[in-house]
Amino acid sequence: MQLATPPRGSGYWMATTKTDPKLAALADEKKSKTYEGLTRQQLIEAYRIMYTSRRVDDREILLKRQQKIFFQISGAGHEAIGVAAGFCLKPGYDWFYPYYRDRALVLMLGGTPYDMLLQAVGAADDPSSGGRQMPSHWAYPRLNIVTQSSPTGTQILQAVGCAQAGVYLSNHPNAKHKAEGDYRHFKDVSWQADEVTYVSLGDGTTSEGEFWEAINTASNRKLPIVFVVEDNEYAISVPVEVQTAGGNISRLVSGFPNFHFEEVDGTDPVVSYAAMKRAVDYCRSGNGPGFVHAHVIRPYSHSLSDDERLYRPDVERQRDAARDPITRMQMFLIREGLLDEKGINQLEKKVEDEMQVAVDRALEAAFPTPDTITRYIYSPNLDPTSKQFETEPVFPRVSEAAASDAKKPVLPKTMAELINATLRDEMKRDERIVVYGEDVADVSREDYLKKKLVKGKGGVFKLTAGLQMAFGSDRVFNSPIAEAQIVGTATGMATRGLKPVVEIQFFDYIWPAMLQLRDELPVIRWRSNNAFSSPLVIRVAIGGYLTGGALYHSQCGESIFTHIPGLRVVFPSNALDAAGLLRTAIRCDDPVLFLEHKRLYRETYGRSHYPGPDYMIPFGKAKIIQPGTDLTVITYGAVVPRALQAAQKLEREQGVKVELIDLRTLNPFDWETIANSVAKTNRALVAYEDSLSWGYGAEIAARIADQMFGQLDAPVRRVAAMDSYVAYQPVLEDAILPQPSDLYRGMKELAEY
Ligand SMILES: Cc1ncc(C[n+]2csc(CCOP(=O)(O)OP(=O)(O)O)c2C)c(N)n1
Ligand SMILES: [Mg+2]
Repeated sequence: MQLATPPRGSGYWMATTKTDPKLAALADEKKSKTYEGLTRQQLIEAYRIMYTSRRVDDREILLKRQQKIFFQISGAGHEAIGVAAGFCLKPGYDWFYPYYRDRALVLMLGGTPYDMLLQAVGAADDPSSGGRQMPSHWAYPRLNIVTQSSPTGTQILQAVGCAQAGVYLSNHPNAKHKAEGDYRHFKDVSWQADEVTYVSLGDGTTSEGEFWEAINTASNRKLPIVFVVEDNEYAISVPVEVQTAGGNISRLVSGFPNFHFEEVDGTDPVVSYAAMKRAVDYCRSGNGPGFVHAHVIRPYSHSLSDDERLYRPDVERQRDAARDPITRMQMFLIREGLLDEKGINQLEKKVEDEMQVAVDRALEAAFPTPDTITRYIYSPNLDPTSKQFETEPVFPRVSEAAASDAKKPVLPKTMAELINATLRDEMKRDERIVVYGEDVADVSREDYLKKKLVKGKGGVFKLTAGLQMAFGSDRVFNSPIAEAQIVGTATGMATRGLKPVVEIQFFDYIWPAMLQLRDELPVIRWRSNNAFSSPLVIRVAIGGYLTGGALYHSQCGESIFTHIPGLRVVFPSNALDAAGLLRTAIRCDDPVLFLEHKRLYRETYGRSHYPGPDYMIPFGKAKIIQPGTDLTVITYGAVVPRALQAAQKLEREQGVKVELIDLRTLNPFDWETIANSVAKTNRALVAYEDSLSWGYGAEIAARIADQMFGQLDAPVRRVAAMDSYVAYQPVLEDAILPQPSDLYRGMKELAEY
């Protein structure tokens, strides 16, 4: 068996046996004895790690009371299952999504008390986050321990994506190929054919929907991932029977196919090891996922902010204390003659001494300085606003014969067609790209395709049509209807270096993914101090003007996402921009929300010939749709053609020359173009499809008012939707959404002000 860390416990054994002849005889007898395969050195090492883990908790609690650290959450009671997992898994080889009670596991894998204390004091050199994330939120790139957040359960879907990436890379070794000048330049991919992904969570966290989405996908895809539920019977003050129907998660999950299940006393390292080993071996052999339900205890309240005596009587707490893994392990070592009391004392003293050194050093560590705060919100390596992403379109040469053949004119393409063509060319170029979402495949039942029984769907708007046929079912596939699953697994894949380009079918249904979109995807780089990142693309069909789209097929809401640091937000208004910006989104090193207006997919406005396989538009560069001198209109998306119509009418009827700016990307946005224009026209109107109050235009209007006050001849105005939902009845829809007539009126009034 391969050990995660070399055993270092044998010294204590030697020290004690030398002085006690009886123990020495017993030692000889026991020399070759193993416990479920664990040798005495490993068991002594297990105790050393368990004891160290507990003592780090104790020291942190002391430091918190002295106000030298600011938060404490313990791994107390969870140590045995942690060391058991550590014996079965390999750091830097397998992948880890542990949760905050996994201190013992992290020590087994190679984390140190000093590292942990650096995080507790919020030191600049904290290897997990550089002082950005709370203690016990582990991240170690060299050990494949992926950065952790605090929402319960968001790690689970990412772990599934990580496992999926390992399988994908094994089947696509050419994806390792790197390319100068795109995100791959900064992202090594590595995988092992028999790697396993570890993910852990508490009993309460199994109540989160994302847990079930994760189990479902792991089961369906037979992924090599082991789920470890550390069941201490409480989620803060809420007991397990309130969280889990029937009070036992093992019973509930037992129907999922392809799993290997274990339920075990997680306070006993030997039986925990045996259970973990069976589960990990099962995963490693490619049979499917493992599920280990470990019954543990929580002796130190939920965190230092909680006092469990308020909701747990002494009798219950004493019952738990009788199972404390540290005392049980001590007694086990003594009972089995593996270590005597003196040996235990020596081991513990050594741990204490080392800890004191670690505490002293950590308390002297330098803090991060405020000038570093905005570092790593975005990729420090690849700037999507740079010239590198500015290329000329290369349109197909139309042969003279074709051009002169009136029956077969070469027509410009729709936005839908150009997005499809761009995806196709990018997938051809880069084997790291995978495309998935609801209905995006041509046909999930491949047989129907092969036998040519059906044509295939390729997306409800047909944006991904033909991609599965061209690139295969492991690169283009349908997801379950589970938006958090789509974004969460994609985040895990991107962490491994793949480039998922996933689809959310309707913006109106993006909300189940919101925790992943707000607390995970855009945050990963910053919170890990650039140790991890997840650059990927989420394509979303957005917007109204559909005549009958109603409340749940018409939503905008882009400002909710532009409010998130770390997330790029793109919103093209025409086919050519969509092609150029989508390619930049795919090749850049940041996560991108790519908003595609449904009404523009097949609009006559803004069609274009395909600009070639390398056409890119940098982010943060607006386009002046129409130059003008009297008034600046700043807009984007489906309001662009409507504003253009209004502006042309205004010029025709009133001679007012409107400068119309299409922002194209909302984060970053092109302040320079706005400011230059407003400096010239001295009047600004911001127009957007979303409801007026708190919308995206509010920020633009505020900036203009703030920074250009002296140059304005009129107040900054906004034209937007009513502060209402979009109704089904077209008469109402027209009244709710901003129409060319509303834009016309807004422009005219501002010009006359
Ligand atoms: C999504 C979310 N909701 C609420 C919380 C607050 N919270 C932190 S830990 C916790 C309880 C978790 O219980 P369990 O999963 O059993 O893990 P344990 O702490 O018992 O090991 C809660 C409610 C959170 N972090 N994330
Ligand atoms: Mg719990």
